[in-house]
Amino acid sequence: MADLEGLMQRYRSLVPGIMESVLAGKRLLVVTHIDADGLCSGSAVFSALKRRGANVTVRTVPDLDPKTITELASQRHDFYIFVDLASTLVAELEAALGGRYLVIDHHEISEADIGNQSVVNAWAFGYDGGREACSSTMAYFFAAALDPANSDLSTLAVVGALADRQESGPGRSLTGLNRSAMEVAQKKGLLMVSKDLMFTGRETRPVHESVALTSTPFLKGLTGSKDATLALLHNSGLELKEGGAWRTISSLGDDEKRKLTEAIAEALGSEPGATEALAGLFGEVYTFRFEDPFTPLRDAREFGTLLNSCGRMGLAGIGISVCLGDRSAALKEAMRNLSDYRSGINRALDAVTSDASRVEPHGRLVLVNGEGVVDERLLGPVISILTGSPAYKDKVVVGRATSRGNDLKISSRVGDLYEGAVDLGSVMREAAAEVGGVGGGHAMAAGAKIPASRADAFSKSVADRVSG
Ligand SMILES: [Mn+2]
Repeated sequence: MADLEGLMQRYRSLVPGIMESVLAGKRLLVVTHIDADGLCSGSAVFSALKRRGANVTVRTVPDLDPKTITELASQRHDFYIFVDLASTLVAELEAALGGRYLVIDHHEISEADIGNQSVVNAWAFGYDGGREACSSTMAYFFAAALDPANSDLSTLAVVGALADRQESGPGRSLTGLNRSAMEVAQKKGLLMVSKDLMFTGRETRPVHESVALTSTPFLKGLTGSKDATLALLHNSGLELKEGGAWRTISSLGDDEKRKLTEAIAEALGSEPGATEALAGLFGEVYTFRFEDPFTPLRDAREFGTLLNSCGRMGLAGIGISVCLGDRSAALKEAMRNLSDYRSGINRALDAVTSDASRVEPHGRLVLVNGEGVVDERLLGPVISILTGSPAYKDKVVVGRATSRGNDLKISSRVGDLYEGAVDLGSVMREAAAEVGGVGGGHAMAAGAKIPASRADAFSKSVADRVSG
């Protein structure tokens, strides 16, 4: 049973101890993950503490492992707050830090650790941490317990939840605890929630670019191809410019939007999955009222993409600055990075989809070989986009890319229409361990790192586990 009141009570019970440290001038460290949910949640916790006058710093890590914990412990901060991380490493934290830490997270946690007084996990309060409560939302409610005036930080919860793909309600809407945070942002007048066409860049990009940028759903022949999209829309008779300037999707009237979807429907024709792709174009759209309409921050999903691209390309600090309100230098840098990131993904997608030898179907499993052509930092998004495409929506997709030191990076996703049960987190953990690597993650999305020399054994093990 979802228990928001229980969660708030829990947070409120922690406030006196935290405020005591703050007032004593203790040095606090917030440690968070580099993905968008991590950046939003780390920023929310950092802001909330800073606003109460804390001596606090925030640090991002690509992964938390025992070695990183030892290193963090050696820096001798007085108190550590881990967000979007650490639920599987509670014993290690206890050993390294004694009681001087707090974990705020939504990843699955063992029965043994769920009652630990230093851990606040979504699952302990009746929320499905994979669908209804991201770390940013958990962090927002922590901030709200620290001071109700932190309600503005609810916007970060919305960004983190969408970026973590927790859009589990009808029309890709937010549910559960995420929705509670969303409603705060809405009531504060910061967020508009509407039902509309969900193209990427709907407020910021020319119509044809917006369609070409959209990869969820994957529009075969249009996603990634501005030219093909422009040709299609010219033929549809849609007015693409107004007074010499390109129009955006949000500026189209209802009739024009209908015309646009009809043109796309025609282009997709009888492609398998076309109907689902079209249905996936309508849904709940989240718009921040006070963000510049010509930046990716205006649309909450794009805000998340911007942050994810920062994290992946080694610019987590820039992402945090944007979360904390920088709308000048950091935003500019983040936007430049996003555009490089997008073209890198398109090139990588092209490289794997135009070479049949790189895509190996094994029944309901598809192995994608990105060695030498997919930057390891872009493997995750490339595999996500492929898994969302009509051809692989009912498959498990496992991709690999060259990594440093003779390793391979592995990234895997379960398609939305996959029939049957698979827990990729354990598949990756077990198959990687068998070949001397490490792996893990969520049921629907997981990853691993393995020695390159064991690629075949690993693939075979994954195939046995997925089909077995
Ligand atoms: Mn997360």
